[in-house]
Amino acid sequence: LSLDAELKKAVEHQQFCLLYQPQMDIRDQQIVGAEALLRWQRSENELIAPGAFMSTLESSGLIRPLGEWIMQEALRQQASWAQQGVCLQMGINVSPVQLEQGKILDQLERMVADAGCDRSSVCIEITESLAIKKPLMVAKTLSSIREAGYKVALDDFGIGFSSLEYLLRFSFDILKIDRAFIWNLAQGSKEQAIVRALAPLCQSLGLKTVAEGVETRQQYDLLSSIGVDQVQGYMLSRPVTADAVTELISDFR
Ligand code: G
Ligand code: G
Ligand code: MN
Ligand code: NA
Repeated sequence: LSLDAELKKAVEHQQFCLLYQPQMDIRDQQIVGAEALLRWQRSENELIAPGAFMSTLESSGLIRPLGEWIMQEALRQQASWAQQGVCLQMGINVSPVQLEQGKILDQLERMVADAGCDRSSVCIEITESLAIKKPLMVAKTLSSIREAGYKVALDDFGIGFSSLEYLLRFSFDILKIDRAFIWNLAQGSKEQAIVRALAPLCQSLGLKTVAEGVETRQQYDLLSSIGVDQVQGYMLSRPVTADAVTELISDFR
């Protein structure tokens, strides 16, 4: 079976799940959000991360129906946390293929109404590293999503095709600094120079900053002194099940 055909069957048989990676606000030291991360449960003991299959989902168009499921599942989870008194901003990755379609805002609006979520606590993440075929359509869609009250984040900032040009062309609320700039932050003078320059740049542009891939206390302390707003990474937690996030939060309180 080709990967294409295998994924088609996996979508039909709902062999996907979401893990969640928590995000902490540096100032209040509280868990304030979580990013939903797709996994393919290929067999009982095979949980596959999207690097291995996302481009096939996109080229086959399967990301459209699966993307709808991802949004619905993440929003239901967010509503279920809210019912337990756990209010987290939910980060949902979307593919440019979903944005080029022009239907995503209607889908979101329907799902948010069904789940009873608050628009301002839903954050749509788009990855800078992907080539966008219809930039005008994507720009229009992102603006309309923001105008409706959702947040939009630029993911994996700094390693993609257009870096700073993206900040001109599209409008965002949040910039996620790629972990390429974080893993060696404590030792690397270049990494530090870049992150130190990004923080005030983002502040001037009205963007909140999230550092990705934060693994150590030393990195965290540096990011705190630099003025980055939030962190995500193994220091806090790997991507885990929704129940594991609930437990982590109860440990924090
Ligand atoms: O899951 P992992 O931590 O390996 O994530 C790798 C990348 O895969 C993420 O940075 C993100 O860009 C992409 N990704 C993860 N989940 C989703 C998803 O639900 N939809 C889309 N479009 N991309 C995702
Ligand atoms: O959306 P994005 O492509 O940034 O997805 C995050 C990816 O990075 C996921 O594959 C996740 O498993 C991985 N990741 C998350 N936190 C860390 C971390 O602290 N260190 C490393 N090396 N990888 C991380
Ligand atoms: Mn992401
Ligand atoms: Na990322």
